[in-house]
Amino acid sequence: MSPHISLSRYLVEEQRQRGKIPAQLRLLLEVVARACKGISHAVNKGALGEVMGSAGSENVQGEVQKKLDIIANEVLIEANEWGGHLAAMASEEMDSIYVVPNRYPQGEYLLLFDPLDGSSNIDVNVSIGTIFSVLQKPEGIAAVSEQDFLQAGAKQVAAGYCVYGPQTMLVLTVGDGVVMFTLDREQGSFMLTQEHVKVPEDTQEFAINMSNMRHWAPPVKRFVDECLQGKDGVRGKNFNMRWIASMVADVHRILMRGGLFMYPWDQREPNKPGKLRLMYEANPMSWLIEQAGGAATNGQQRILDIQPTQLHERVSVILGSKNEVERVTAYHANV
Ligand code: AHM
Ligand code: MG
Repeated sequence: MSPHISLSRYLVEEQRQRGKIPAQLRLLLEVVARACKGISHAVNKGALGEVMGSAGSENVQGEVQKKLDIIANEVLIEANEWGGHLAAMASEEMDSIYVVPNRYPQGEYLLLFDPLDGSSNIDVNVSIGTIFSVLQKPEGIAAVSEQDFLQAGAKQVAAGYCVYGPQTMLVLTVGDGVVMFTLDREQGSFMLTQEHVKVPEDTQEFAINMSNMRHWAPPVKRFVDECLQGKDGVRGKNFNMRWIASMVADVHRILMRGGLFMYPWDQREPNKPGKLRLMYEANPMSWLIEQAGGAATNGQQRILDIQPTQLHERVSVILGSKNEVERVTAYHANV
């Protein structure tokens, strides 16, 4: 692999050679990447940029918004509204969809994002990230509505995330595998640093917030209990555990070396299917994981097959190394 392939060149070559990326989608991905550079810059400045702390407001799901949540949201909206590639956007941090204003041309795509996932980690300088998902605007639509966003994850045409960690990395799929780019700050460009990303089918590492154990459903408890028994238990091997509380960072680790990530339904809020959001978090991450050979379910079905009924809908998430995802899913079937 040449060390000199920028994101722009990669996208142009994908468009030219494989016809995978139409020109509008290429522009969209370049713009999202540019916005992520801006967010990375704000995140890096930290207290020096006066961007830390709470904004004193709540989002539609009743979660306290950090200043950086709002800044990241604005950066993504401003970068994307004028290029002519989008019809509308939806964000975890906005109550309703943002239709591209009339003064700009309307494009063929819909963009969804969690502008800054894992934002409880901002103030403690732990990795956070931006997650995005791209859908096609349904054909023959005059005025875009929320309904047009309610498409199953299998219909995504691009998805990815940018992780703001020790390195800022953009991870992307357009349905042709998973590629990773690292931000070269001197050049101001994302450079291709990994292709053919593959999640191993087996793993000895799992990620779940163990403090919720007493609230879990029996299949999840059974799976984790068996992991904790290690070599002496039914699994016959020891497991390691990681929980960063930033889905982007946890999923990035799984893409790099395998593992199982779970944020399952639990009894704290029994009427909600889970904590994470289907459209902004679960769908893009599930597609990336599947494109890298892993699997993603909600315990009952493939996440990408779920037909959304609401923009801010939540979902139980089990994703990562295929054989472990299949095991947890099978435990759900046995209840
Ligand atoms: P956020 O979008 O409000 O940041 O919430 C999502 C995050 C995920 O990144 C992470 O996996 C999870 O919440 C952590 O939750 P908890 O603090 O309950 O462990
Ligand atoms: Mg989030």
